[in-house]
Amino acid sequence: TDVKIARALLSVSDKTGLADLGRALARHGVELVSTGGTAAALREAGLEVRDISELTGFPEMMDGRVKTLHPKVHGGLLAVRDDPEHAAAMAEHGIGAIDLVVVNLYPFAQTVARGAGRDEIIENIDIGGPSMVRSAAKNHGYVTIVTDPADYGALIEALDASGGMTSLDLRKRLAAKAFSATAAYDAAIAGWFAHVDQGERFPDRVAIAMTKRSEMRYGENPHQMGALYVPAGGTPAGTIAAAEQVQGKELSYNNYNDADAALELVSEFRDGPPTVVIVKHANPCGVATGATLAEAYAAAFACDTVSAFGGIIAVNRPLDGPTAEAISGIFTEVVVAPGADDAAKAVFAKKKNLRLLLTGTLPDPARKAKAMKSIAGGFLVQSRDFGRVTKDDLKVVTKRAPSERELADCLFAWTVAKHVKSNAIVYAKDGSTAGIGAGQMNRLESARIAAWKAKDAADKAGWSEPRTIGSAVASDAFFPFADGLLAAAEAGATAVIQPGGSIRDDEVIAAADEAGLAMVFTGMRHFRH
Ligand code: 93A
Repeated sequence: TDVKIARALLSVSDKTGLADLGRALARHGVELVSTGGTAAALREAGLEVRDISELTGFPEMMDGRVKTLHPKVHGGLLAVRDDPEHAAAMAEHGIGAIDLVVVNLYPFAQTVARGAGRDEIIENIDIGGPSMVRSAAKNHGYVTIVTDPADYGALIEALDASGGMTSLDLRKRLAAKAFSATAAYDAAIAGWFAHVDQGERFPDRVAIAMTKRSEMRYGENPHQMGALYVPAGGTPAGTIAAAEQVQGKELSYNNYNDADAALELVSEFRDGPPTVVIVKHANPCGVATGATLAEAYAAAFACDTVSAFGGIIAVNRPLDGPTAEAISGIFTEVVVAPGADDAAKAVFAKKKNLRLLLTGTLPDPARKAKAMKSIAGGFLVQSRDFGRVTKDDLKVVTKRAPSERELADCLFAWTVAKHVKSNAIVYAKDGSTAGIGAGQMNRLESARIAAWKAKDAADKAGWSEPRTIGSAVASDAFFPFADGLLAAAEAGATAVIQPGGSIRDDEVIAAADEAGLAMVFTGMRHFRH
């Protein structure tokens, strides 16, 4: 099953390691055949090469679209060497066997990633390359297929060890890799078409090309495996997947999940005042704005000093020394920021385990993307929740309209609630959260928990009253009954923001009026499960 390599066809876009490989093949007396650019590179390295056009009897034509698509190439790759009929066909048509194919494809994903225009992207769809890869891989019983410069070393070693032969074992391994290379390549093309030509719609079939970015020690729990995959074509700037880790231990699966939640929330305040988000278990436990980041951090921390321990923090501006100093006051798992000055870096350098992630910029909170969630046996796909409301979208439904200050707190609480697991109730006052109730199975309980937490924070800090007094309260979905709203009023909220749309809206509005609350409807819901 060992096969002696007599003739090799090389056609590579990425010329890395090509000259060394060419020299090794020449050493073993292998005849080299190549397409234009590859042949030129090999000649430049002082090697003797035959042009593919000489082998096919056709020039490379149509801007290179037709170079290797020829029976003399594919016959030489696909022929079953010990089949008499195949051998006869080879003899009759003057087809010579090709024993080794070295191909890497036009850089499609890279062309997309650097923002090239449609024509250039289309031109970078490789047709002849994958055809050769597939022909050679199918016929791995005789033919060796190399699709990755990282495998040149192993090939050269195998040739050196056996006097120019490859084993069936190696050819099988390389064939498997070759088919995953062409599958991933086509998936990237299919993904681009789906994205560019189908827009927000859902294509009938989806092929996704993903590249493994990192493997974690474990998944959500130690008995689970975990890894991060990113789209082969690259990931949007500013996102967690694109972030640079400056220091600290390796990120865990949960760290990634929490850091993503924190960054997505803080990016809502991309154009706002200094803002700090503290996340625990994918829910914010404190969010605040301030005149400075340090001030915002103090306010976010004060919302829930207990949960903030071991938290994941995201900020909407480059970190400065004083903020880093304040953050270092308690154990923090991860800090995400668009940047950090030298003073901040120096402070964190003393905290060896703290992971510092720099994103360069903040992601666009309104960016359109698809979000995916796995269920047993499939995936649920939806467009990302990029819905946002402004003052103009709000409808006042109570007798009393909110004051300017109440309105600002309503919008702040609403933005935070969008990022809290349902049922979400968020109390906010003066641009910072006062109490957050997350993930309960009914809205009333979330309202009670949020109020209870605000009271607990006041007790711990020695404030005369909880910050829910005079606060605005946001509910991620409508109040189905008046009870949740009344719990909020009891906690001291004076303004309410919620989607509206319950069949009992009238009842809820009447209760709000009776309690002297100002209430606005957004007309938009933010379930998050
Ligand atoms: O345009 S193609 O799809 N048509 C072909 O017949 C063909 N044959 C090889 N592209 C083709 N290739 C690709 O050319 C290879 O996959 C490789 O990426 C590239 C090498 O071209 P050159 O040797 O001219 O640099």
